[in-house]
Amino acid sequence: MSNLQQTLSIIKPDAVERNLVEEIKNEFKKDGFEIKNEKKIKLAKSDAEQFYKVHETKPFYKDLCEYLSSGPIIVMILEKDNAIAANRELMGATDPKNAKEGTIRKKYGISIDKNSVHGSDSIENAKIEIDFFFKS
Ligand code: IDP
Ligand code: MG
Repeated sequence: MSNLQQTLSIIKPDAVERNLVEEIKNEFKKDGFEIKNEKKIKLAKSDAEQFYKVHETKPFYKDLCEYLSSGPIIVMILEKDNAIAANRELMGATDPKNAKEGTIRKKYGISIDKNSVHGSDSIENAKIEIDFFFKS
């Protein structure tokens, strides 16, 4: 049975800065994702703090929010069958050094903080994150 889903993807500042946007978008397209909406933006630190609120008690929260708001990012709505899990699989582990061969983070990630991409981790968070960036 098909299970069409949408998930929120972000190409993070480290990848935008290295001109990897088209290459990473091609990774999604090759894997069968349709990019339903996309925009290039630069977040204010307060936006990043809101976006990553689930991590506010973590020791890396401050650096994480500073980083996500440090330069332009690409935010995209990706659609395909089981998009949320499929995108997590294509992204690979949070730390690029633990990511499987062929995953985006393995190919392009620099470190656990500069890991090139974000992807929603659940149906609930996909909806919240899509609304965060695309609800008018
Ligand atoms: P995810 O991006 O794979 O879903 P999360 O645990 O949700 O990983 O963490 C959000 C982001 O916070 C990660 O993508 C990574 O950039 C950063 N992060 C996670 N854990 C650490 C850490 O231990 N040190 C520094 N940064 C971290
Ligand atoms: Mg996460």
